[in-house]
Amino acid sequence: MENQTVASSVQDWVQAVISPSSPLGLILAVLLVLTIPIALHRSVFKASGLTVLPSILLLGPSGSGKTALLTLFERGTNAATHTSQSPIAVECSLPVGTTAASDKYRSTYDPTNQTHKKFLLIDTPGHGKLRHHALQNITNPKNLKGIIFLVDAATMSAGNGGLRQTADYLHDVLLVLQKRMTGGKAMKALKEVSVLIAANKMDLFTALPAALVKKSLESEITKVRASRSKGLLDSGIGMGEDVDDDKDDWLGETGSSEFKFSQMEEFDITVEVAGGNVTGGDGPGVDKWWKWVSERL
Ligand SMILES: Nc1nc2c(ncn2[C@@H]2O[C@H](COP(=O)(O)OP(=O)(O)O)[C@@H](O)[C@H]2O)c(=O)[nH]1
Ligand SMILES: [Mg+2]
Repeated sequence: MENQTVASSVQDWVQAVISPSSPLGLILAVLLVLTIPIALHRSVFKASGLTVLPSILLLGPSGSGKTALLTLFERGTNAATHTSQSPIAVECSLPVGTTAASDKYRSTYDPTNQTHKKFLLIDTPGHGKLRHHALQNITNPKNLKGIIFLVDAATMSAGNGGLRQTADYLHDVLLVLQKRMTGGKAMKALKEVSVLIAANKMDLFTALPAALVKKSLESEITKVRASRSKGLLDSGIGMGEDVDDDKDDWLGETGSSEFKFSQMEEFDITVEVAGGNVTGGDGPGVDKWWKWVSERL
């Protein structure tokens, strides 16, 4: 008796759903038609790993403002920075009004343009002992689109050590990138590399203008390069039959007396310098850097 009522009520229900005049059946059908493709699309994309975001790597000496920039790009606001012990990555979106280079030819009405282009920004520790982490990240590119090398333009004036430290680090970064041409397969995956030297803290009156930051870094890298090769000679490494190996550790054009960033173009590395400031009210802000990022995505 009990069973029969249950069975008949189920039958009633099914009939109500299936009958063409029922709104419930219609709603159910519409829901299924709408959700199945979305669910399929999601699972397929997850499985194929197509969702790996383009990434931008942040490098630069300690105190140059990497963590501050990361926070700004992520949230659009300034927040207290935390000391970066290990690389951390955050997901960012291009701000309103910027178009990623890869979306340049899309129609204005293309829905892709309505969602902002996303990318991954990877912070690294600038502290000397932890730098190998940062350099490892360059040689392990997962959809790497560019490198932002942040420098503190206010400590660039000669004499206070900031310039030498920065030039040392930048020299090593560029040398790792240059060596990818002669290196293993993993490195070759990185074909062209774009490096943005972001001259930060332009809000401070002691900051050098971007053009001067570029010049100072070029002449300081010239010195770093010379002293590195002299070090090799002194230790006897570059002597005798291993002269060719020594040449691999020379940054830029072989035999050039002065280092210029343009010498990196031969190795498919473009270097640009642009000024800006993460904090501080007056200053150019980070517009130029956003533009640079949008051109790589
Ligand atoms: N005046 C000024 N200070 C900045 C700017 N950007 C960062 N700073 C400060 O520089 C210090 C170091 O920043 P942080 O992001 O921790 O550097 P990191 O070591 O490269 O991660 C912090 O006190 C920041 O507030 C800027 O554009 N102007
Ligand atoms: Mg930091």
